[in-house]
Amino acid sequence: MIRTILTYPNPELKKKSSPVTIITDATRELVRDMVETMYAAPGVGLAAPQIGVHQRIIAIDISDKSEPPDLIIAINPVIVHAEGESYEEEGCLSVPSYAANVKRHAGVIVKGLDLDGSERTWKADGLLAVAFQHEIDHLDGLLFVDHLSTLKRELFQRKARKAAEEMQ
Ligand code: GNR
Ligand code: NI
Repeated sequence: MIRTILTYPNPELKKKSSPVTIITDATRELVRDMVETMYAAPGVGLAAPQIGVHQRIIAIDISDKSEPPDLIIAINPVIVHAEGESYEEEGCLSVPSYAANVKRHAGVIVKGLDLDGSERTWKADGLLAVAFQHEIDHLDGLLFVDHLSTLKRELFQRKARKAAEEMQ
């Protein structure tokens, strides 16, 4: 089932998500919905809190349409090593109609569980490294706009407020 993606400034997006303690049928159903919602959007990643579920689960697929899908499901993901610096343009399904450059680590090693509960390690650079950091931020209640300079963030907030007013 495709779920509704919450958007800024919904306060649910600012809450910290809790670790998954046991993987059940409900977890697998949630992940199915996350993946369907991510592909339908379309997006290269989705975190559970974006659909209002405050559990530490992320889905990522950075493959493009011409390639076979390359889906990563990470439960309770943790960045155990980070190196280098990158500065790439980001967008977010929860922040429509806005993009900005964000400073991130260029490479990360992420540990977590897959849907079978097996421990997994992912080594990522490029867009995949950005996606891991972006999705794990969602689990901690952070959006990419929280990484902008005060000036850029205030310009974003003003634009968002104006767009919301014009919706009325
Ligand atoms: O679809 C998405 N594209 C994207 C592009 C650059 C950096 C991060 C992303 S993640 C985003 C999907 C999303 O909002 N996931 O939380
Ligand atoms: Ni996002």
